[in-house]
Amino acid sequence: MRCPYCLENSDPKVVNGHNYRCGECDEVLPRDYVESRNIPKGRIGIVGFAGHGKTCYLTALFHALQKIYPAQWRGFYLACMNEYTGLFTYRMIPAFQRGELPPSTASAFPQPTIYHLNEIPQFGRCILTFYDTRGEVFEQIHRITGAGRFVAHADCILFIVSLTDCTGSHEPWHVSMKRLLDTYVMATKDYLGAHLKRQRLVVVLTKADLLIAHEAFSVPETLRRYLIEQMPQDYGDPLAQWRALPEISGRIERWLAGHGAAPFVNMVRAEFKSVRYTMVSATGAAPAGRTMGVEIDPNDTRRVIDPLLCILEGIQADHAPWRTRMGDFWFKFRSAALRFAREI
Ligand SMILES: Nc1nc2c(ncn2[C@@H]2O[C@H](COP(=O)(O)OP(=O)(O)OP(=O)(O)O)[C@@H](O)[C@H]2O)c(=O)[nH]1
Ligand SMILES: [Mg+2]
Ligand SMILES: [Zn+2]
Repeated sequence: MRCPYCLENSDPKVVNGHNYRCGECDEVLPRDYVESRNIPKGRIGIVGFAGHGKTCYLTALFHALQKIYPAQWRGFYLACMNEYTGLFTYRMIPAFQRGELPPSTASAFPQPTIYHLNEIPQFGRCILTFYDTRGEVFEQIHRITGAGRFVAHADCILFIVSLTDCTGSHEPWHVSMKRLLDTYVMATKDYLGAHLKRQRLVVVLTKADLLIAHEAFSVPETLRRYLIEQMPQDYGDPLAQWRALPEISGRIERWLAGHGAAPFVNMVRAEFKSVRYTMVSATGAAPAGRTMGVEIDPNDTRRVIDPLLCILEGIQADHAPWRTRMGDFWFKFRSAALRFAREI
């Protein structure tokens, strides 16, 4: 078993009869993590330049998952699996809700945030481990191989880019995106020995509230509407949202490729196991520096669940391909039944 803390592959030590510690780093391992081998697990690495919204996105995602979805998804709840996740849940998320945005993350090997997600409709349960470090780590290969080495063991990478934050620099925004990708690929392939063909990539365009307002990007009307019109109740039926992801992803991909990012688009297609494109707004509107000045209502955030659905889609395809096929069958059956009901 790979330890979520040191990422070494080792057998856990049994202590006190029923508890576990990592055989390498001696950290206490969550019991469900060790014993529930049938629960799918996913390791998620968060990659992106400093200040592009990595930590705000993660906080907004779990804020929405706690505040909105337990009432919408029957039986759904999140369980924290280590002390750091408790701190994140009960200190950082409430601060975010009050409008206090997180400080810049420390540039060290991160403490993992580990959640047990229970009873997600049409999916079931899974254990997700997130790694979030400071963006400067991804500027240089030797830093990725240090504080960012979790990327080599990630099943899925959330590749965070705020396009409007790329515009102030000396290079065009699509060159910044490609530079981040090149640095990432060199570090993981050539230095950390990872197999990118085993890794799924989810490109997350953050701060989409600013992006759609920025004339230079001329975001197509369909994407603009997709972002603005989303309400959390749209996700009452995640299967329907799941089905929408490929089309939206394709639209974002074509729009990026048509505006200079074709080298990026082609390279991720060639290098990774799969790729999806999403756009989100973690705050719903532009903050004044590190504060929103008002409470953040999870209903104001936009599309923060999409990247999670992409992660789940990947886990399902890897762990239970039959469920993916069953889901397809059920979706087609239900759509046909609804069409039939409308016609009679
Ligand atoms: N308009 C807008 N601004 C955002 C959004 N999300 C984050 N921001 C702004 O971006 C700043 C940086 O966000 P962080 O999440 O801390 O960025 P980060 O990528 O974690 O940065 P490092 O930890 O330094 O790598 C925040 O303080 C906000 O001012 C968003 O959805 N919309
Ligand atoms: Mg951060
Ligand atoms: Zn360990």
